[in-house]
Order: sequence, then structure tokens, then C-alpha cells
Amino acid sequence: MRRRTPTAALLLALSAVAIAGCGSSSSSSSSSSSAKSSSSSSSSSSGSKSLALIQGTKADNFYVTMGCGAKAEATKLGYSINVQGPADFAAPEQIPIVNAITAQHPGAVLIAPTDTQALIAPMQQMKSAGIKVVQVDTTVSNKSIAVASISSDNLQGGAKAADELAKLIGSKGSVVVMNEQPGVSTTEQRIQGFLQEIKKFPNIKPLATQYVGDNPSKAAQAITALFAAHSDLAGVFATNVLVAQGVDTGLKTAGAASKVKIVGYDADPTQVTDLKSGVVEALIAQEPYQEGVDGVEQAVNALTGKPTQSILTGLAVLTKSNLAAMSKYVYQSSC
Ligand code: T6T
Repeated sequence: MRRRTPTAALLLALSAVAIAGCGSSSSSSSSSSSAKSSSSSSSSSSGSKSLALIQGTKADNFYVTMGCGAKAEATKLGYSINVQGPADFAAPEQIPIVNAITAQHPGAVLIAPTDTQALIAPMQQMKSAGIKVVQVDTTVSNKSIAVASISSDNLQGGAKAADELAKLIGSKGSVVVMNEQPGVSTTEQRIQGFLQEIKKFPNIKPLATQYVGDNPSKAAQAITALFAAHSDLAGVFATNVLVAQGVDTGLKTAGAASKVKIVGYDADPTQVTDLKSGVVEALIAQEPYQEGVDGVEQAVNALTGKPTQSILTGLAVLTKSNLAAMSKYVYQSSC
């Protein structure tokens, strides 16, 4: 374990004080949590029997569900877990949380880094402090920090979205990918998988990918403007929960929801409502609960000297007709 310099220690302590005032934490001892709620616990947040999960954002049921899986598995294995996430999916908000957790010195940390580059230094510092780091969902581009990475196959998910959309629009017309910001490993791979697969359909024309941030209002505005400018728009691939929520709202408001087919990524309850009502035709659902479970298992393996491994979790295509049989894929808004 590398010693922290006094300056680094001071910076970490200051971050910890700042975070203590944010009230964004919850722990395995709390019986419920939600995207907007917060709670704290007196269970120890340092030492080898303590874990932490740093979500991409607490305002997203994907990460709420991941937190539920992580808490259940930590409790099962006799560990405490401190779950924290920024209000927005944004590196400047997530980095102080990472620094604060490093200062608390848990045995291992599960983290969904919000940017492939910006999180490298704080995660490296965490590793240098002797904390085992497990990546869940997203990754940084430096592969030497984490002992394991747990994620679904995002390239494959993007390809599945392309096949579904092509089927829905009769393999012709303009399509667009609506994405959050650049620099997020998962959604970048979804776009890559989608654009690669869509080449198989010569009569489908992909428009330039739109980057709208992880923000439903911006996504709604952008898709409304795009629909006004492209009357031949036939299909949209919305790459995650908050973007998909905005796309659904934008196209509903523009009265275009029946004309333009939408394939969304993820299975937030709001997206499932839109699927049932026919606003959206298909959802590519992940298994965030399992990612939390697997992440804790790998963290505990690392702490107990057992071998660790990276794991690809499952994906499923949800449609109105298979939804009843696939209800286990719908994300939770509380545990
Ligand atoms: O799609 C998930 C996650 O996989 C992605 O990395 C970021 O967005 C979500 O959290 C959903 O909004």
C-alpha cells in the first residue's frame, strides 16, 4: 500500500467533509432507497469488511437497481456497503465522491465511472491507497486499475437495437441515435454496435448522432427539432434511460410517436409504461441487479485473496408482446 502524502490526505479529508454535507449516501442497513431519496447509516464505512458502491448517478433507476443487488449480496456475505452517487451523471460531481470514499478507506469499492478519462486519476489514487476497485457498468480507459469489470455486452446491445429498429421500419428510411455525452464507455459501445449493424440495411440512412447529455429535457428538445427538420425520420435509437425518457416525451408532444419508431435502451418503469402504451416499440434491457451482485462477489474475492474475474451480464429485448414473461428485467425504483 502506498502512503498518502500529507497534501493528498488533506485534499481527501476536505472532499470527505464536502460530501458529508451532500446527504447522498445510503447503506445496506436501510430497507429502501429511491433515485431521489437519501439516507445514512452508522455502520462502519472503513476497514476490510466494508464496501462502497459509487453509482453513475442516484437519479437513475438503473443504478438504484444495481444498489439493491449490491446491498443484498453484501448483507448475505456479511459486509457493510455504503451506496453513494452524484445527482447528475457527471464527472465533476462524481470525483469528489470518489475522493471522499478513498479517505474513508473501505476494503473495496464498486464504481461506475462517468467518464473514460476524467476518473482515471481519482480511481488510481483509490487503488494506490490499497482499496480494491471493481468497475460496474462503465469503465475507464486505463485497464490496470480495476481487479474486475462487470457489464453487459454493449456492442451486442447496440447491434440488437439496430436489428429491432430495422424490422420496425421495414428496413428503410432515416434513423438517428440519440445519446448522452461523449466519453461514456457503455453508450459509446452501443453507438458503435448500432452503426456497424445498421450498415447491413442499405436503404436505412443514419443521420448524425445527437449528443444531448444525460438529460430528458434536452433530449426532448433535440428530437423535436430533428423531427421538424427531417420529415422522413423513421426511427430513433435512444441509448439510455434519461435520453429515452426525453425522446419519448418529445415525440409524443410533437404528435410523431406513431410515425417514428423508437427503440430505447434500459427498462426503467417509465420506459415500460411507454412500451405498454405503444409510444416505444422495443427496449434493450440490462441486468443491473445482477451487476451489483457480481460486483460485490468479485470485490469480496479480491479482499479474501481469491481469484477475480470480469463478467458479462445478460441483455434482453422487451416488446409489448413478451413483457409479461420478461417482467424480471424491469428496473426497480426502490429496494
Ligand atoms: O444505460 C445505463 C448504463 O448502462 C449507462 O452506462 C448509463 O446510463 C444508464 O445508467 C441508464 O440511464
